[in-house]
Amino acid sequence: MKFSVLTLFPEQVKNFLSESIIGRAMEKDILSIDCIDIRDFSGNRYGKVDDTLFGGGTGMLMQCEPVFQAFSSLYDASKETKPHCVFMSPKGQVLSQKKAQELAKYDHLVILCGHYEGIDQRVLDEIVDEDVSIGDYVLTGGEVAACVVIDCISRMIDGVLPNSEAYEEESHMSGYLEAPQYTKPNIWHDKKVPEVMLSGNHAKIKEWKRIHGLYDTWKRRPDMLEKLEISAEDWQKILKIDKEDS
Ligand code: 6GU
Repeated sequence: MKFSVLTLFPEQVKNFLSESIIGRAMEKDILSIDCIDIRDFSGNRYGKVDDTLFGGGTGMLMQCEPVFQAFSSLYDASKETKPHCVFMSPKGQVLSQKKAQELAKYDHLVILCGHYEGIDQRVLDEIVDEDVSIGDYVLTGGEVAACVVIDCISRMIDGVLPNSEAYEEESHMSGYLEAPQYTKPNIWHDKKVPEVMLSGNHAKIKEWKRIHGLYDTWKRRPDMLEKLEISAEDWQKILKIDKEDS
């Protein structure tokens, strides 16, 4: 999968994504992430890409033409269809696992990052397919949000993680949160690893993880549980854990 990030701060995005799992996937050519500096398309000697707002208001707005030229440099309009373009914006649909799965289906995804007060609406209307936010708070720019989106999509691409189970068992993939996990030693600060984990009984372990995942979801994110249909039998098991914990 190919990502193209249009930004005024390409180094910020590049530095974050060149490390660890995403960095390794790029080295293996499973992913390519190009960061394009919008300033290179300013059309003037000073690299100026912003101006004051019409109608008043503080700050500066990114202008249409540099953003349009940067986007147009990514494909040959006479031969190729326009790549899917996401604009990082606090006004967008909030990122979810489901949204990331949808975006993972594109071979080429363009991510546009705004800065200053934002970008002139006219170029957004022309090139952007959808706005995506990463939560109900405001950041200084879209770059950190773009890194979040790319990270979340990338780990679902075949070959990025060692195996697909690695992500399918995680929190949010199934609609509920992941159960607690344990490693050696068996006893630490007088705390024992749950007996079932040491039993070697895979069916029992799987069931323990499922019910404890549901229990944690009920305690921490009841809003997520409302979307699942929990059987009476499962509720009994969840409530039993609650009794044991209290
Ligand atoms: Cl995508 N951009 C900015 N500037 N702030 C945000 C955001 C994006 N998502 C949440 N807050």
